[in-house]
Amino acid sequence: MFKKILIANRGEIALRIQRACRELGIKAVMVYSEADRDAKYVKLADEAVCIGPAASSLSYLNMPAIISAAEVTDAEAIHPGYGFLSENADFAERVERSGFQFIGPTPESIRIMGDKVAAKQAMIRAGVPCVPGSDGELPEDPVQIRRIAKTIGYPVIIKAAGGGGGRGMRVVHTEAALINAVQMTRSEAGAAFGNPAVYMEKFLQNPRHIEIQILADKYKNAVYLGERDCSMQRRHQKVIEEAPAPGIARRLIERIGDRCVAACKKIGYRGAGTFEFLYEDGEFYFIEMNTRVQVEHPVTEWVTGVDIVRTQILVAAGEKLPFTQRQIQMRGHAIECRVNAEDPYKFTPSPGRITLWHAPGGPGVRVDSHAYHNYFVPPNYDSMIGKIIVFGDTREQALARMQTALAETVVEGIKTNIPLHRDLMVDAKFMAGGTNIHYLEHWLEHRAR
Ligand code: MV4
Repeated sequence: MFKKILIANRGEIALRIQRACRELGIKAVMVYSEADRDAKYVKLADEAVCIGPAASSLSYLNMPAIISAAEVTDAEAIHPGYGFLSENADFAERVERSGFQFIGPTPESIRIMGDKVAAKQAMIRAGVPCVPGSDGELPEDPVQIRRIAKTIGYPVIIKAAGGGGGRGMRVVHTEAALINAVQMTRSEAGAAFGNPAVYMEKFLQNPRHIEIQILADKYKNAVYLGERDCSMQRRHQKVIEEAPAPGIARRLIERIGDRCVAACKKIGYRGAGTFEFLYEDGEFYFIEMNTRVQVEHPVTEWVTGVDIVRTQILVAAGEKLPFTQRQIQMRGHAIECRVNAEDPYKFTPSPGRITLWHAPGGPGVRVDSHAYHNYFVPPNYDSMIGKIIVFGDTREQALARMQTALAETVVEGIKTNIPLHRDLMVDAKFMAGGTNIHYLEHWLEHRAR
């Protein structure tokens, strides 16, 4: 096992990884920017190295500074967390070329999944169901493009191969609008991602966003840890996640889970990963794969009892997966609310000093946050300051516990979206379960205040 790991991230996930290290008896090296100098998790680390000024581009995205920090502290492995360099294949490659273990998949896996056309082709070959579409990059010829769209049937969606997470897409409803939309998406993609390649899919009008968590080791063992429902989102930012997905038959989850596991084995995937699907009318359609630990991993941890971050470290160190698929059982229900430092109505960021922080507690309540009384939320990064996660034997109990947890929570000095969560937890349609990806935005438009 590793003796020392460098954590190349900040905030709640840096603290989460640090806790996993502690539990495994591994020393944790924290890297931090000037804006995070006074954070408690930095002070709590076994060692801490300042890697640059507040701007991410000069610190948490600064590859040479991070690799130098690993060298001077004699760390053996680097955990990238989520965001920042976590899905950067070049970083993973530089980490390994410098003699460190990257806690994540191989650079090749990251590179394939970063190219959404290559990812989709790999999944089609591996037997994972995908949205019907162009099955590859769109050709230049407008006649051929029109023919592909006609075969798929309108509406279609044009997506950038270099995009993902909602960046670089355009919905097309008629043939008249098609060629211009393809051209626009191509030129935007070229400018934004340095890759003008685009592909086409049938546009699904009212899907849910369901994702499958997987874990794999270096010996082609892989398991799926059930699903998460992440449909409650605004502008491609998830707001609430839960596991299991309300109302989806277990046999459907088992079938798609088995496909994901088979795909992992086929491509030699290792580490934690998430297969993102759109789910509509009882069918799953693969859209993207994330090659990192995700923000919402705690809901899966709670319903399966598996520590995902711990297992990431174990498999990166070359251990075999410590469980088989048969040993993974889902029990109960977990819900996560992302707590953001933002205006709960206008969604403008609200950084600043937290003058009062009272976290909830009690049975079935977990708070993953680096925030505390007098913590200063820097304006330089994502506005998420933590997550409240609850567990219940049933979804009803989980909802009741979340309502109580949110009622107990007190944050003063900055605005947070907790009032939004309080309203959503008593919304009849959310409480009924199974809302689609458009529900939250629609709800916000018609929200009484
Ligand atoms: C789609 C889609 C409908 N049909 N693809 C948005 C994020 C990116 N991961 C893929 N996205 C979508 N792809 C087809 N063929 C609708 C979306 C989409 C969406 C997906 C998941 C969660 C929230 C979303 C919000 C708007 C659109």
